[in-house]
Amino acid sequence: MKMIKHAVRHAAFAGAALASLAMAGAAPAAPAAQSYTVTMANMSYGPMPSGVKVGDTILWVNHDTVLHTATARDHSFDLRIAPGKTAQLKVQKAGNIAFYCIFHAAMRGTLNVAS
Ligand SMILES: [Cu+2]
Repeated sequence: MKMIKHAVRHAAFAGAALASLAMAGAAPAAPAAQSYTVTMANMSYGPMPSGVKVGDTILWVNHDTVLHTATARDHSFDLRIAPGKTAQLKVQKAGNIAFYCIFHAAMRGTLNVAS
């Protein structure tokens, strides 16, 4: 139990250190950015990737025959993805970012981004 508590505290400290590096504008010595894919098919978003961090890239892939968007409710991103096309998003912001398609209200998801 003690070990677990220590690990949690350590992780929180590492996060704070990264955040202050980012604010100072220094190049973070973090692991290389990763790329993830989110599909749009049958009028819904596919499973959300886990482990996404600020600086990673999300590739949105529209398998439908209609235009979709990936529009953040906090306006931090707003992508148009044409039928059969893809769009890239460089993740700028940590948090649980709710998004939706402006054309299809039932299409919604939440991207969980760590700092
Ligand atoms: Cu849509």
